[in-house]
Amino acid sequence: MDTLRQSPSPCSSRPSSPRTPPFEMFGPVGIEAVLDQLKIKAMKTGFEFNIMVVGQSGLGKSTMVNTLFKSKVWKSAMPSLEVPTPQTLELHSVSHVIEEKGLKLKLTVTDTPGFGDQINNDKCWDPVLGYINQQYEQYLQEELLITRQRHIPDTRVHCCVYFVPPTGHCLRPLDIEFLRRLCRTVNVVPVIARADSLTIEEREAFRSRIQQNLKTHCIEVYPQKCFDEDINDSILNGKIREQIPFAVVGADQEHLVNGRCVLGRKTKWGIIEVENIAHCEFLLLRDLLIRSHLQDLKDITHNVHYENYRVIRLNESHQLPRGPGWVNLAPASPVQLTSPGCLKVRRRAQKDSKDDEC
Ligand SMILES: Nc1nc2c(ncn2[C@@H]2O[C@H](COP(=O)(O)OP(=O)(O)O)[C@@H](O)[C@H]2O)c(=O)[nH]1
Ligand SMILES: [Mg+2]
Repeated sequence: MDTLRQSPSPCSSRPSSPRTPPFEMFGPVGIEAVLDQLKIKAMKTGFEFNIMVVGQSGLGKSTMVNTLFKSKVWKSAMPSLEVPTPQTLELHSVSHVIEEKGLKLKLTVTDTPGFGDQINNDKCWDPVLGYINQQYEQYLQEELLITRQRHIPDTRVHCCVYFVPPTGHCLRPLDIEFLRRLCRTVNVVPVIARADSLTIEEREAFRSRIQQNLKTHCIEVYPQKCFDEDINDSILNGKIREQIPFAVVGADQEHLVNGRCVLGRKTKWGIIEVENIAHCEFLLLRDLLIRSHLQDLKDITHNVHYENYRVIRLNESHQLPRGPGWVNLAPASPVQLTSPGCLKVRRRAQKDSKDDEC
């Protein structure tokens, strides 16, 4: 006879004795405390978030980096940035740790030199795509180590803010080509740069023409429809999709307006306040990046864009015979980084004629 059957468990759903309370009478097991555990852990480790600004030179990318750092959210944590913005000659990153209510965010913004100034702009996207893939490669190489760090430093670009020139017409062929490549590699949020040069009506007409162009050319900018997880996501992201590209104005100077110190651009007819939603949509951009979608941007980067990169690299390694060096990927070459579709994994001993295929 089954001895286990003879001794009913205290959690049995059968009628119990007066001294053994039924299962329903026990309190909840405390699953919601997991949220507190996650919060405590997040407070300890903090967050890393990396943004990149991309676009033609003179569209206000470097100014926007300063605007982000100087605007109210983390103004108190920032040293003063009074020096005028020099022309950006090479790709470089600025990091700051922002602390709010005990929670730390390490925000890194990567500024890029403007493109499109050359007579031949063929492949002007290579340095940007190369940088983004290089960060994926670095992460992958760390992940593949047998003895891994407990926390792999994350330098992957979680969001790329793409600056569209305020022509008022439509996207230029160069923007379309650039965006097409960028969207396959990273989350992209396009913005209408220097929006103070357009009237309200021009802005709206330009925005809807850009949206139409993106649709025609199958360019999926962030937040991508296919990653909406439920109806709430669809409603919230649907509203954002209608407002993208945000019409932004950048400024790194403060001015006194009605006794308030505001970030803005001083003109002959008044001050354009960057943090005033009646003047421009910088606040919508900042809220999307930090307040509402930071974690989602990180998740999509890890689960979709990095995953794509990883799959391509590891698939190539599966074509090689298993052995001690099976996961030992040779670091990607510069050519491989700009076009990961034809990445080749080479084990030193296995170099063969297939290498020439791409
Ligand atoms: N009118 C206007 N000028 C801007 C804006 N943002 C930046 N600028 C100016 O445009 C010039 C180039 O800016 P910069 O940030 O160096 O552009 P970058 O080459 O894209 O990095 C500077 O004189 C800025 O003061 C803007 O939103 N509106
Ligand atoms: Mg610059």
